[in-house]
Amino acid sequence: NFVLSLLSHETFIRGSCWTTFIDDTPELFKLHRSRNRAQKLLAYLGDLAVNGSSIKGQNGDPALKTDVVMPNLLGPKGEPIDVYQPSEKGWRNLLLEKGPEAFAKAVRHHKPGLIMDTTWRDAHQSLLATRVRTIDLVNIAPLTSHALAHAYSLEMWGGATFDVSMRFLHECPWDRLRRLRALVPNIPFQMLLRGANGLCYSSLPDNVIYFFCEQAKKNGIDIFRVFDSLNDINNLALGIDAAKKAGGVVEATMCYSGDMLKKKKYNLDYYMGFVTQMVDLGIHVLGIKDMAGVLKPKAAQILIGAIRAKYPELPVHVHSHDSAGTAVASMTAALQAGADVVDVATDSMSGLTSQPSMGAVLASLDGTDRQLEFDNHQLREIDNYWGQMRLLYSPFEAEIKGTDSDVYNHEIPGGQLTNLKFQATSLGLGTQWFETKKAYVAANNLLGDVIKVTPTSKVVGDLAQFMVQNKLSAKDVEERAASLEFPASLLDFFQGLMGQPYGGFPEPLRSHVLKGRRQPMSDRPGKFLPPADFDAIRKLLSEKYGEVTDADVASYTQFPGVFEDHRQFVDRYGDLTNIPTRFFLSKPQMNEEMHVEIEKGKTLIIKFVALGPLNSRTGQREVYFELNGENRHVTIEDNK
Ligand code: 3PY
Ligand code: ZN
Repeated sequence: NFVLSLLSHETFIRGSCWTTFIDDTPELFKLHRSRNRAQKLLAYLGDLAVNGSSIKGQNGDPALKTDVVMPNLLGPKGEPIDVYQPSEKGWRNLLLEKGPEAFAKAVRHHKPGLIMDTTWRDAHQSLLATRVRTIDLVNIAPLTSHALAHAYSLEMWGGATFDVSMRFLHECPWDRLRRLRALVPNIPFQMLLRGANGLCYSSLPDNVIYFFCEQAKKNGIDIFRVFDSLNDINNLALGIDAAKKAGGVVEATMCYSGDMLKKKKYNLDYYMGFVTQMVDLGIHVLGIKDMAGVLKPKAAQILIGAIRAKYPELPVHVHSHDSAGTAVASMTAALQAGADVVDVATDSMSGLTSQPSMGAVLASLDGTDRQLEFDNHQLREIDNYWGQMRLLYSPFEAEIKGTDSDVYNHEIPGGQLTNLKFQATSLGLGTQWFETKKAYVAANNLLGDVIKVTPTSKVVGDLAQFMVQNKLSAKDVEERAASLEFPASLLDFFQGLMGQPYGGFPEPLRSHVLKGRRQPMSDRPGKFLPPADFDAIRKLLSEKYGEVTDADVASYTQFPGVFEDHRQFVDRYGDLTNIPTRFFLSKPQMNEEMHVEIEKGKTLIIKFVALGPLNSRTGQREVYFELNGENRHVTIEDNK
């Protein structure tokens, strides 16, 4: 391609080429780079044309067959809004000007209720297997900057999004963060950090967590919701300290497990004791994380009422899922009991395993002294966009059609509920979904009734699936534990790699599962893990991939294999982030035009024009495109 650029350059053709021509003509490289990029892009589209999408978890093509219709936002007097200029209003101004303490204080003294919109993170993690791509967030970001200018924050990063964006969407999570930050400078950005586990499934070395938080803050995160999956205060303290040292707002979070009005183990005293431990560490905001959606309205009222009475100056932010259908009522009760912020998702992305609906919470607060400050017309316009996204991402919809009040028994977190059901189906256990739920309860009881959220929820889920597949009852597991080979996550849990559960590990099950092969830990795992050597990682990565940023190092320290696969994919196909989702997920239609911006101001117009016959000797096909009016083709392996 470079030779082609050289041969087609005007000066070269005129024959007036001097010896330093190549060095003195940087556009040759530019031309070469963009030809190269275009060719890689065609290689992806060609592969899609021949073999179909290879995105894991995809079931069929998007139901949306047309371009997305963008919202038309009007101001309070019906005037059109210039969405190329972000809104100047928003809580981030105060945060940047006065810092986290002043921000927290202002939130606490703000009379109307506040919301965090989870649409960009937890909502699609819970409903669409975390598959929403950067381009679809970028497209709605400038409008969101206006319509949600009064939001406490947008949850848009962390949780599963980091891993999934690299692993399945072939995107860089840092690129997503930076692009959205540039488009929404006015609303605080919030991320979910799994405490000492970072964004992974067991503890990481301490320096990895500090380094990661520093990079996250530098690249645009304002508020860190930090939790620990066992409410292990020592693990949590590490995450809190890392977020604080990075300069973020520390939203230290307590996981809520089961009905505190009925449960003996996790009762009001337990929660109040845990809140006190967190407050003693010095936090800005208290988060309450009801990951399964089991916080009923009365319990919310009592719990938040008790926290409010003991800590009148502490901002409280409540998170829940709507699996049973009661989260609108619970979030309304939470605000009325004195919570400052509740989590909601835009209506089209709400309900079921996601967060409660923004519109419904808004309406439920009408006429109360916690009424929210939003322009309903603008929210409806934004929601119309997300309604179209539901069709665009239909291949990733979970097969959950209604609410499930059984969640009060099984306590499966929203994100996991969709996942587990999907896994049960793909294992051929779909008809035994009811069995899986029952096994989940039994597995939780075997482990001593643990708090269940990533990663401990995975431990319980893995054990439940193991029991269903091997037709084991709880009694069988107890009796035969010494001779059974359990899933790796159970070994990690029993070793203590996720921290210490409240009430301790059940014995003799722990010893039987570990079988003397792993040394059990009785302290914070991070104390035993050797620190990551960032210089060595930087050197290794730059030798393999050339330019390496601190953000890349932070990715590698958490997901080395996923990061490397991602980089190799990008080397092969280029950056595919800007391919419109409809074309990214489905075979191109003959002669349909697609527009892909490969760099600022440079858009390729691509048309798929023909598919060659299968060459039976090579197993390949030629795929023909028109690229900005020129004929191009790529040779593709037919894997079918
Ligand atoms: C996550 O850790 O990703 C969660 O959403 C937990 O609820
Ligand atoms: Zn959640």
